[in-house]
Amino acid sequence: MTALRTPVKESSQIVIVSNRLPVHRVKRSPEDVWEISPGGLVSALTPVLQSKPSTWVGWAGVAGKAPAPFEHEGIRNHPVALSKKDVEAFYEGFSNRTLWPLYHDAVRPPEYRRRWWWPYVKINRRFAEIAVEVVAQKGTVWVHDYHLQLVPAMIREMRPDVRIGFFMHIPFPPQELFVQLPWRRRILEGLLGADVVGFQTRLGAQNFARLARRFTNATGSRENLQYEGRRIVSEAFPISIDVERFEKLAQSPEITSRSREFRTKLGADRKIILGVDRLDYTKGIDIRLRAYQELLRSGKTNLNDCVLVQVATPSRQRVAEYRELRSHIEQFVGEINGEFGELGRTPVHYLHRNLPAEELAALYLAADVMLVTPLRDGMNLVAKEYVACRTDDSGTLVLSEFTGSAEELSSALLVNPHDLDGLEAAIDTALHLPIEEQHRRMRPLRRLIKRHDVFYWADMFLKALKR
Ligand code: ADQ
Repeated sequence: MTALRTPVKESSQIVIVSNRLPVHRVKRSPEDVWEISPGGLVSALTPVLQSKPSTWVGWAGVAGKAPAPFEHEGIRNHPVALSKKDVEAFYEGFSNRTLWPLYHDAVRPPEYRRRWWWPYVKINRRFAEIAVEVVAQKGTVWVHDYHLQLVPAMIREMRPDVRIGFFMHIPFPPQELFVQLPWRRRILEGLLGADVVGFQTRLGAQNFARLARRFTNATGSRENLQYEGRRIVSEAFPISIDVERFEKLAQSPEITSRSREFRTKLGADRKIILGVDRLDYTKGIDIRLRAYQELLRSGKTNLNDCVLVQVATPSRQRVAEYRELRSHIEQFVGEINGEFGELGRTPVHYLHRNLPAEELAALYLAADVMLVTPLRDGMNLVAKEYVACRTDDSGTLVLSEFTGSAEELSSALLVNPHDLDGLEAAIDTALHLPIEEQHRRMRPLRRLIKRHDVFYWADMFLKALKR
């Protein structure tokens, strides 16, 4: 926690550029304070950033004038100003209504509006200008995510001495979809400004290299693209979580007792099925509810055998589509509860709120079955968090093939979320999986995430960037 004004000097050897700063403002008396936002990215980068002069460039999350740069727990933060109009066009418009659906297999139709493009260019330039202002000679800038794809080339143009990395947190789409984008060449050229362009999966890296060769002067292979006399590496760096932190949480007496409390409340004799997602149409929450409803209708299971807990984080509430999704999901939950519920026994418990990591860990620990069923997802960290909390190797992860994490977590029960019968059968199987089979599937998952945690991820990326 830091008071709002702490002056910043000195140039930075490493600069992180992302849409949001790693901290958010919290109302306190006598004055507001900054608090770290939870999440793997912040914890993975904190040790690196604290070890040398560094700056994080990002939006503080509130439209209007930007707060002055300040230091928080050894990391300098340089807020970027976004007006209300910038937020509408750059963030809600081009980022979340054009790029987000297009990059997620166009599961919702992307909207191509010319009036959103120029704000996207303008705001990307604003981030780039701050980055070049604060980065030291021959320093490193690491740019994150789809909001800022033009930033690498903009930085290179102003500061060719700097090493530039870019990491895409969401999928990078195949050619047949990406070609729809009216500004496709500009986006590719923007990314090619980096020395290393990282993706969650090999497929993403391949898609990018193919598109770069098709629409720009880039030549060569994926790990060795040649562009304007430079070498660019396009590679997979699957992101992960702070595994040790989740393991410790799951083993702590407070969390284990909280988890037992959940089990008692939900019915000790019932199997607990859990879903935890940001309330987004890519996450397949409705599909999972449908499969559960059909399973109850089939009579293969009933509300005395199991219960579904769905936690949905409020997300992008200013975009109409997200508000509609929320009503749809809430109506659906009501429908299932109306159809199968009995007094004192509910088939679906739905929580629309943010929960502290401790509560999430207790839920992961309580859940016999974890349902992760996105139609498309860059990685999906919830799947990895569940695995991290299952320290006794019990529990079953039902995981969509269309998540980045399915590439690594291959001994989960993999499902195609478009196949309703298949999903229903997988939930049924998961509910009845013998304990030996649960162990057989969970052990390799746990081995993998323990080796490849978020610190490994940051290390691998920064090593690739040094080369
Ligand atoms: P997201 O789409 O946000 O991330 P995900 O990777 O699952 O998806 O991460 C969600 C995070 O939010 C998890 O750490 C989870 O614990 C947390 N969370 C979910 N519900 C919560 C709740 N109710 N309360 C508190 N915390 C909650 C994007 C991409 C992903 C990619 C990540 C990281 O869309 O594909 O995995 O970035 O690169």
